[in-house]
Amino acid sequence: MDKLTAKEIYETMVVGRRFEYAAKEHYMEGKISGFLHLDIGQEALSVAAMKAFDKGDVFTTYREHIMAIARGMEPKAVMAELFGKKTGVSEGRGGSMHLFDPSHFFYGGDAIVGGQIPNAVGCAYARKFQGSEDGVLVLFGDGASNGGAFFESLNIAGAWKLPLLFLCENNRYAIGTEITRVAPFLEQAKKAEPYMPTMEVDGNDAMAVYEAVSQAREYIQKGHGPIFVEAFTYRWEGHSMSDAGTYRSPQELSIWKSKDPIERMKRTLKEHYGMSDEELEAIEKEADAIVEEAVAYADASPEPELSTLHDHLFVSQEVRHALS
Ligand SMILES: Cc1ncc(C[n+]2csc(CCOP(=O)(O)OP(=O)(O)O)c2C)c(N)n1
Ligand SMILES: [Mg+2]
Repeated sequence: MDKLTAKEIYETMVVGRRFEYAAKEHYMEGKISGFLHLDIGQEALSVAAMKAFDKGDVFTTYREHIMAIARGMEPKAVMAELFGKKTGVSEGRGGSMHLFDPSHFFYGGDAIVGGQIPNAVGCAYARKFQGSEDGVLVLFGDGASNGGAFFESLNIAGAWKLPLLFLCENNRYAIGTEITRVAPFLEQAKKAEPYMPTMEVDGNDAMAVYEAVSQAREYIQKGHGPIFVEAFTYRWEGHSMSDAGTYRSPQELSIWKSKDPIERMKRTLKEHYGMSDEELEAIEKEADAIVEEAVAYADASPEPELSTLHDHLFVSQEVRHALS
C-alpha cells in the first residue's frame, strides 16, 4: 500500500473513533434519540473495506457511521443525521441506522438484521444486467449469517455468478449472544464454502483488510461471481446504548482492547512509512477539529419542517413517470 493510502486510512480511523465518542456523549445529553450502535474497536475493518472498495455499490448494517464517513460522506452531514436535523445525509428522517447517499453509492444502514443482504443481491443482479463492472459490497454481522435470507442470498448469488462481495464482520456477538452458542463454529465463512470462494482476515489489521478486500474486489470485477470475506474483530462498547454488558467478562474486553486497531496502524505508519510523532499528533488534532465542527453544525442545524412529515412516504408522480 502506498503511504498516502495508509495515512488516509489512519486519518479516517482516528476521525471515526472520535466521532463515535462524540456521538455517545451527545446521546447521553439527549441530543440524539432512537438507537445508536457504536463501531469503536472495529474501525480498521470499516475504514479499510470502504477504501479498498472505492467504486461500486455498498449495502451495510446499522453500525455504519464510520463506513459512511470513509465512503466520502461529510462527518458534519452524518452527525446532523444522528441529531435528526434537516442537513443530515437523509434529511434527518433516517437517523443513525439509515445513513443513505446515492451520490456515494451508499444504500444504508438497515435496521433489519440481514435485510441488506437480499437488497445487495438485487443490486448485483441489476449491475450485471447493465454490464457494470464495479460490483457490489455487502457488510453484515456474524449474527446476520444465521438468518434464512443470508443462505438464500448465498445460493442465488452463487447460482447466477453475481458480482457480489459478502463481507462478514465477525465481532463474536449478536447483542448478548456469543456466536458459538447459535452456530456450530466460530468461522461463518464455512457456511459460504459450497457456494463461492472464501477468505478470512484479521479485522483489526487495516493493512490486511485492505489487501483482502482489494483482492476480493478484483475477483468479482473479473466476472468470476461472488466471493466471501470474513473479518474477525470486536466491539468495545455495548451493542447499542442500552447494554449492561453482563454477557462478557472484563478480561475478555481488555484482551481485545490490547489489540487496538488504531494503535496498530499508528505503529505501522511509524515503522514502515517513517511518519514522525509530530505528524501523527497533527492528525489527531485535525480529527478533533473535524468532529467539533460536525457537532457544532449538527447542533446549529434546523429540524425538518413539520409540513414535510409526509414527504418521501410514497413514490412521487415525477419518479413514477421517470421509471415508466
Ligand atoms: C430481523 C431482525 N431480528 C432481530 C433484530 C434485533 N437485533 C438488532 S441487532 C441484533 C444482533 C445482530 O448481530 P450481528 O449481526 O452480529 O451484528 P452486530 O450488531 O454484532 O454488528 C439483533 C438480534 C433485528 N433488528 N432484526
Ligand atoms: Mg456481531
